[in-house]
Amino acid sequence: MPNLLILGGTTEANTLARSIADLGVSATYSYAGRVDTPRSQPLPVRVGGFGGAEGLARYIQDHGITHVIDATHPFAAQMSRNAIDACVSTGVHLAALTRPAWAHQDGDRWQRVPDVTAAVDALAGPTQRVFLAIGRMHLDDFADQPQHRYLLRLVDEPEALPLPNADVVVARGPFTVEGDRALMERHGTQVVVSKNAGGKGARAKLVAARALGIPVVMIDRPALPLRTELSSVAQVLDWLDHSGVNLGV
Ligand code: 3Y8
Ligand code: NAP
Repeated sequence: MPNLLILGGTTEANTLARSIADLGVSATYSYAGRVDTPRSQPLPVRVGGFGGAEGLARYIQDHGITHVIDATHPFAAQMSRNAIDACVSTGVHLAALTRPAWAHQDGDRWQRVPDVTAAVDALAGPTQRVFLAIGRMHLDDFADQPQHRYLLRLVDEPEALPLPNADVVVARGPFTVEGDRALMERHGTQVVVSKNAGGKGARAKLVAARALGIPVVMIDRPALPLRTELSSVAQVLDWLDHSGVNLGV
């Protein structure tokens, strides 16, 4: 009897959850518990860490999980590494549902950097108006560049901020080009800092920056060990079908 675990938190994970629920396949959707009110799902949801790869392996065994689909964000590298280790040790099927990285296009003014630390270093220099659109978890790193006027976009209202000059916008994507362009014009943005998340949910700010001729510090996604990588829900359903799940389609 198939029993899936979807490691979620992205647009693609939500699309997959919808399809799996419609097919009536037994599955659980997992959130890390990063935000106050994560989006509801058409599947049973669990929230919070598993306790490392060992905790995930125990969860897989205790709940009779037969397949894990890692549909987490490309920057959720620790979760993805743990999923690989736990699925090897328990012998259950693992596939990642991921999305291609964004590629530089004509008109883009990107400065690619390998990680958040390099993005902080790239902001050395005189005061600028910086749209820091990378969420909450890495804000502390930018305290090394306090000279800037920051525009922060966060999912939840923050308690304290590590940056002296910051305006906060509380908003959950997916975002629109019109909305991001108006936000950047209103703020007088001179540089955007972005993760190379891929997908559609966070791309709007890049299109707006291109139209406005604003440079972008683009953080490359972390490298991950080899694993089966799929790029659509259809491919996941095909993978499930070929690994013994009767989808009845
Ligand atoms: C908790 C689950 C959907 C899925 C929505 C996608 C799209 C909108 C774009 C900007 C960039 C950012 C951030 C972002 C996007 C989608 C998708 C995506 C970027 C939710 C969600 C959870 C999170 C966690 C959150 C992080 C933060 C990152 C904000 C749900 C809404 C910046 C990544 O405050 C915090 O602690 C936020 C933490 C991890 C990165 C960071 O370092 O702070 N996502 N985002 C998941 C969990 O608990 O397991 O509530 O729906 C999901 C989504 N965020 O269709 O509704 O699929 O990528 N999320 C980035 O890409 O740069 C915003 O502002 O332009
Ligand atoms: P991370 O750094 O790779 O993970 C750190 C720890 O958080 C993991 O080891 C695990 O804890 C727990 N965790 C992460 N994702 C989980 C999930 N889906 N279910 C249960 N536990 C999870 O991950 P992150 O970057 O903090 O991302 C957290 C969540 O936000 C993920 O669902 C991700 O898809 C979503 N998200 C992240 C970003 C981003 O920019 N990072 C953007 C959009 C959405 P244990 O070791 O205790 O098991």
